[in-house]
Amino acid sequence: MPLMLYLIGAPRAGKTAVFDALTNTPQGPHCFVKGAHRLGTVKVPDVRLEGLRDLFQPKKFTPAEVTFVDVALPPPTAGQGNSFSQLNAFLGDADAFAIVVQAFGEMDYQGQTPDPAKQLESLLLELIVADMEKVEKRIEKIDQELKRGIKGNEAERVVLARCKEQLDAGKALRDLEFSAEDEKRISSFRFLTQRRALVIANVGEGGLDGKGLDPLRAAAAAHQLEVLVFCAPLEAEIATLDAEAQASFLKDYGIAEPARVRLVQAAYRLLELISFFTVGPDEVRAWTIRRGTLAPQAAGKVHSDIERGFIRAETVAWEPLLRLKSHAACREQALLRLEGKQYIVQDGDVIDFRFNA
Ligand SMILES: Nc1nc2c(ncn2[C@@H]2O[C@H](COP(=O)(O)OP(=O)(O)OP(=O)(O)O)[C@@H](O)[C@H]2O)c(=O)[nH]1
Ligand SMILES: [Mg+2]
Repeated sequence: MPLMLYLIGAPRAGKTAVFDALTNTPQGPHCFVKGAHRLGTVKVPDVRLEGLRDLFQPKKFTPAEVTFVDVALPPPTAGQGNSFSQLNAFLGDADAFAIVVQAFGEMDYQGQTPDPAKQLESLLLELIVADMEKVEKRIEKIDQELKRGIKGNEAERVVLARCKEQLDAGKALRDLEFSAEDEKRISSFRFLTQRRALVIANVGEGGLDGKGLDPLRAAAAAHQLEVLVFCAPLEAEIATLDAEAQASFLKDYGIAEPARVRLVQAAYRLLELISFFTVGPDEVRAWTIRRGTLAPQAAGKVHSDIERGFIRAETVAWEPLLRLKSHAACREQALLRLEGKQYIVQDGDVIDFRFNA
């Protein structure tokens, strides 16, 4: 299963426009439809990997990917927001949320000028209320059972009471620390506010300098959320250009790099993902793992046989390899390491696995 980042936000905030900009390529849009959702897989730009490609000149080049999802939520009843059961049904599979707020200064669906900070606050509140519903229902059930003498769920009730307190204070559950046991006790609820999130300020072309976004930044900071400034139509246009045309377009606009590069990288970071690389004349490739993954499990990403027969991981960091230009040169300088089963793979490791077939 690819890791999925769901684009959510108020109606007409520009979720679909952001999705289109992210999934556009010079060859056309790259996405497919699944139920009510549109899924688009986006390559994660990575200069380290591009450097390795240029060094090894492989036949095949395979960057890491993240999947964005454009959710088609049914329209909310006027002013009521989405019903919470609907939110759970539509957002349940999300690994993280990219919250799109309308900052391009046009009138919203109710004919009002958009207020990005308010949009963010009300969306975060919807997620909090959705979790609160579940927490309260479950606490009520446990209490009823206790009255009838059914015991065994007291520890769960204690965690849920902590959750309730947090949600009552208008805060997300992701900001609470849970012990591993407590984490297990609540994992089946799949609380929405436990997912990580970032904020996309969808600005107009005049808003690229990010001026006027201070209230939004303050609101986001209060919830420990990162804000990325994004101009959907501009990014969509950039994404359809080939490399050369793109460079001159960016220069005309005085932009250092497309915002989608930063957005995709931020999404990858948000999911606590890191990459290790495999290199050779056939393929230079990034593999996605969670931070803290041991070498044999990382090997299992490449092939289950390699995990099973794992002997060691010949490892060198990407930087010395690029600088010294060959494994042999790295070995001479003692920069090539032989790592065993307990090795925790680091971001940017270039690994050659040795294994018993
Ligand atoms: N001027 C301007 N218009 C935009 C921008 N982004 C989106 N729009 C327009 O705003 C309207 C809504 O954008 P969508 O991307 O459909 O918004 P959405 O959040 O997907 O909307 P729903 O799926 O209907 O909730 C469309 O008419 C877009 O063309 C932008 O950055 N600038
Ligand atoms: Mg849409």
